[in-house]
Amino acid sequence: EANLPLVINTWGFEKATLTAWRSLQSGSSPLDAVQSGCSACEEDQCDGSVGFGGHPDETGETTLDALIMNGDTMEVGAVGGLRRVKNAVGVARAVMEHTLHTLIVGESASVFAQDMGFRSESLSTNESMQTFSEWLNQKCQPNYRRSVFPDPAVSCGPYKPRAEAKPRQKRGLVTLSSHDTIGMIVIGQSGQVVAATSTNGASHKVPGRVGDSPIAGAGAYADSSVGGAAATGDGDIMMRFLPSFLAVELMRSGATPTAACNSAIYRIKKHYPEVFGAIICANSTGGFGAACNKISGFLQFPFTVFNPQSNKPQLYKVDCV
Ligand code: SD4
Repeated sequence: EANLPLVINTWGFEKATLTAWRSLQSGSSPLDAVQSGCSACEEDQCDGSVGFGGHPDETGETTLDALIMNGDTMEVGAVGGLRRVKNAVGVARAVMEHTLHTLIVGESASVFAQDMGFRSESLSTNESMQTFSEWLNQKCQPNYRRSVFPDPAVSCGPYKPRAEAKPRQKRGLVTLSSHDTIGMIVIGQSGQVVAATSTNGASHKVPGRVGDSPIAGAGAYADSSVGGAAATGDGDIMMRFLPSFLAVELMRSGATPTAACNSAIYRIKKHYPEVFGAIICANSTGGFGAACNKISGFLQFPFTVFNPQSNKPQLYKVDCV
C-alpha cells in the first residue's frame, strides 16, 4: 500500500517541508513543490548553509550550487558557483526547462539567470562579511589549499569541516562547522519522483569550487520507477562516490530505503571514516530512510518528513553508523 504523497528533506528544515507539502496540496506538480520547498530555505537562509549570506569563499563572496531532477523524464537542471542570484534552485529549474543543458556554472550561470529574469544582487550580508573578516584575521586560516611548503602564519592547511550535534547558531550567523545543504525528495500522489538541492557550499572554499549538490547522482537523484535520494555533508569527498545514484540503484535491486542509505554511507566510510556525510532515501511507494556517518561529535542526523500519516512536518533522527 503506497503512502503518498511524500516530502522528505535533509535536516530540521520544517518550513521547507511544509512549503513543499502545501504546494502539493494546492494542486502543484511535484517539481513545483520541490522547487518551492528549496526556495523557502534559500529565502530563510536555512542554517546559514542555504541561500545568500552564508559560507563566503576565500575572497569573501557567497556563491550557490543547486540542482533539480525530474524522475519521470530524467531531465536535470543545475547551477554551480552561481553568483549574485539568490534563487539558485529557480535558476536550476530554468536550466532544465529553457536549455538543452544540464549544468551551467560561474559567472556565465549568473548571466543566464539574468537573461531569464532573475534579479542580480549581492549575496553578501553583514554576517557573511563578518565571518570572512574573522577568518582573514586569524593567524592561521583553516582553508582548502594543500600547501607544498605549509606556512603556518598564512595557512593551517586543508580546512576540515567540523560537524557537530549542538544546535546551529541562529540564522545568518555562520560558523565554520555548519554545512547543512537542503536536499529534498518529493513523490507525488501518482508516484512521480523528483529531487532537488540548494546550498552555499563550503566556507572559505577556493573560488570556483563546486560541491556535490549540483551533480546528478551525487547531491541528489530521482527515478520514478524506483525512488530518490539526496545527500548532505562534505561534498568534496562525497561527490567521488555518487551516493545518491548508488542508493537509487540499490533500491532498484530491492534494497529498502534504509538499507540503500546505509550502503551508500558505508561505501564512503570505508575510504574516509572521518568525513561527515548523510543521505536520505525514499522509494516510489513512500517508504523512506536515512543514514549518516558517525564522526566525533556527530551521532545523529535529523531529517524531516511530511506524508499522509504525519499530517505535519515530522522530525526524525537517525543514529549514525
Ligand atoms: C557541499 N554538500 O557543498 C555541500 C555542503 C553540505 O551539509 O551538504 N553541507 O559540500
